Amino acid sequence: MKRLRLFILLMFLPLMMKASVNVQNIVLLANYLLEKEKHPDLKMVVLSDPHVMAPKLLISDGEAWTSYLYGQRKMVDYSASLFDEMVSRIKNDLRPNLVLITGDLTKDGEQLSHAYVTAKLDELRSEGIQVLVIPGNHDRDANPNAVSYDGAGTTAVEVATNDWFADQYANYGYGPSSEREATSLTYACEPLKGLVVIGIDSGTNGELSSTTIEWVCDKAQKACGEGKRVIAMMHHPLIPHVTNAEKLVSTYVVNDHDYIRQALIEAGIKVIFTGHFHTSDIAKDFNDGLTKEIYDVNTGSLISYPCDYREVTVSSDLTELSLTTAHITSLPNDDIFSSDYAKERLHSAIKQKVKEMAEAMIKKEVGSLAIKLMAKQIDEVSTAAADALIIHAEGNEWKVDTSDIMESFDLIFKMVEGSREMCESMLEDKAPYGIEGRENVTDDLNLSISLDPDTDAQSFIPIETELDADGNGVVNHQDIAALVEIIMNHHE
Ligand SMILES: [Ca+2]
Ligand SMILES: [Ca+2]
Ligand SMILES: [Fe+2]
Repeated sequence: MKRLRLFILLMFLPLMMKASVNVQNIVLLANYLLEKEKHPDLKMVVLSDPHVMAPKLLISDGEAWTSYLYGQRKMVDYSASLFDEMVSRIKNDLRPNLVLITGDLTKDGEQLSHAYVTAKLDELRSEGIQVLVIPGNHDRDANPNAVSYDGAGTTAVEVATNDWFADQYANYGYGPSSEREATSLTYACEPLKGLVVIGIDSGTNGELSSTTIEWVCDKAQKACGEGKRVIAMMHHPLIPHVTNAEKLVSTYVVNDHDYIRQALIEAGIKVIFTGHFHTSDIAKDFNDGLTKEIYDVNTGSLISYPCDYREVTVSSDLTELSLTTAHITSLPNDDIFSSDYAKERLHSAIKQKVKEMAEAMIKKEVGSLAIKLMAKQIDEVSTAAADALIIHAEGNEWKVDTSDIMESFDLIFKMVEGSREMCESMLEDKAPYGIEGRENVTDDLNLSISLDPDTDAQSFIPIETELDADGNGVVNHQDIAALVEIIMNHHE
């Protein structure tokens, strides 16, 4: 019926235009429109870190639950409602072909929370919407926070293991239509004809083994060689989005990121969707020769202000990927939740955390008496930190005048080496990697890139080796990996 209308419209178009129109052009236009109808653009939704906690795990409200929520950036108390709302939007309004979720699906890997997530994803699947997930650092293995809350007490609950996760998400990346890498939950599949998705498992500490990297590169290069488009996803960011982040924020970025970035770019990957840091940012970086680039689209947590997600379009001929960013600002049947409410929750959580950190540092360096004397400065610093994180979470930070904030941080800058550069880089939305021509300033909310396959993609870039005193080859990237120490177990 639609086609008939289109055909009639095109027949009368020259008359309507009252002009002499070349018939050949009309035929071309008709073909184009009919072709477009046959092959519409592909729509995707990308979200991250929904950290769903099954409502059943809150047996009764009380001290245990209140103290868990205190100082949390994540609104875990809203996790099920926000996820429900996201799924409802996907099902009823967005209607994409494919949904990608870049890890930290659950609060702390509880099997009950995973069951809640997959029950919701089943609703999408029954509507013909495909979903692919990867695990994050919170989604499996022992975790002291994997508990149920009952008044003042907590009880440990069953958590997912790798095998359990793969079974649970068999319809969402881990089924027979995917190729699996043997040593991790990494996989490759072709959910839409000609578009290959590689889900990379960066483990609980943001680590990739050389076996996994080699496997990923091999799959990417093969797909490029067949003229297919490749996109990747991984929980931990690939690129340090701000200067010194990899030094000051433990497990912020995947280990050995310089080497992995180089390998993925050379294998033909141009875009990778990531999560973990809970604030959205898009950054790009280059291969060592600065001849090819990769975009790391880092998406914030669905359960932290501004509760954002990405709407992605891939052109019908698969040559272009473009994305915009949207937010959840209200929930049906909830009068309290709003964008301002979420903002206030994030602000007060950050302020509290920084205040505690500053007090602990001052106590250690100067003594506890100084905490009272410096109360005003501590308040100023912690407010400024919360303001800064809000600006960072909203993205495109350079649009806001942050000179007052920078001034308030002076105390911290003096105490923590490298923090000034990190803060400047964050608030100017600029990551100067230290090499001319490699600086990055990328819009955080909108992106448009060419997806044309790399015709000279490498299956696994040769590892640069140098000879040690005994004449044995020394693998550089492993040396680098050894240097990247995880200072403390970061559980964001
Ligand atoms: Ca940014
Ligand atoms: Ca950016
Ligand atoms: Fe997370």
